[in-house]
Amino acid sequence: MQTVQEPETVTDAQVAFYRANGFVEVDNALTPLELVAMQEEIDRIYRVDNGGLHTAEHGSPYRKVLDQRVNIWRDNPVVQAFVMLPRFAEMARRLAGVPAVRLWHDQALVKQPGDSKPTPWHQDLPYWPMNEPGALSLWMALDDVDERNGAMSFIPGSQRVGALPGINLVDPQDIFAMVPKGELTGTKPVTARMRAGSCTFHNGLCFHYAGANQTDRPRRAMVIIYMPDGTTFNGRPHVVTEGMGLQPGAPLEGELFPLLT
Ligand SMILES: O=C(O)CCC(=O)C(=O)O
Repeated sequence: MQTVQEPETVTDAQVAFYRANGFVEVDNALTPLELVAMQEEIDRIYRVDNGGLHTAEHGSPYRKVLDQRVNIWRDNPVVQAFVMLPRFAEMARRLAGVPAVRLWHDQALVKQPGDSKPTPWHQDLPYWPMNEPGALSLWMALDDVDERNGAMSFIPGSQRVGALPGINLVDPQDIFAMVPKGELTGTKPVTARMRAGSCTFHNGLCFHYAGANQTDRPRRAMVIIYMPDGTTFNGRPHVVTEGMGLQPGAPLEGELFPLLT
């Protein structure tokens, strides 16, 4: 049987692609064993363990967009091992072009079947309480994904538009109407159809979208969000920093935001 070696880091071509387009795909990023371990653990968490911070009540409109659990790594050793994988952090560090990266947070993002809604076009950075840009997400497909079950799509180069207001993910505004005239003219979305165990990285300013899950099975994704070491808090309320007593300007550091490279 032919085996595919999982990549240890990103190639120079992938770095160049990410810098130009704001996203990049990395195929076969997990070994088959790592993939099965994550699939089983996410299923277990959603079925019985109930781990992570739930961002929306059962039955709320947001749950039709995403059934989301945040910071599972803090009390789950299997997810912690995944989140801390040095090869992923090194990929993120190289893509961001910084000396070191920290964990901002992880999240499991499941699009449940049945009356599923799209994840509207948005940027991530406007939701994150960070003064500096540079944070990026690794989005790991735990199922094969395409247009029928919520594959991610990206607008190449849209990270250069800069930070726009955050979109309401349940009742979305049209992000394209906010783009200054002439920018993004002629750019077309790119959809990352991937096999389970492959991932994308996207810049927190890159516009992205995922369609509704029209299948009868959950679409499971696991996300690790990295930020350049030295990123500081801008004071905006956020579920991850709530209760920490951080003052605006304080570095996002310490054991809750561990250094990963
Ligand atoms: O998984 C999705 O549907 C959307 C993911 C997303 O917006 C993100 O990872 O930033």
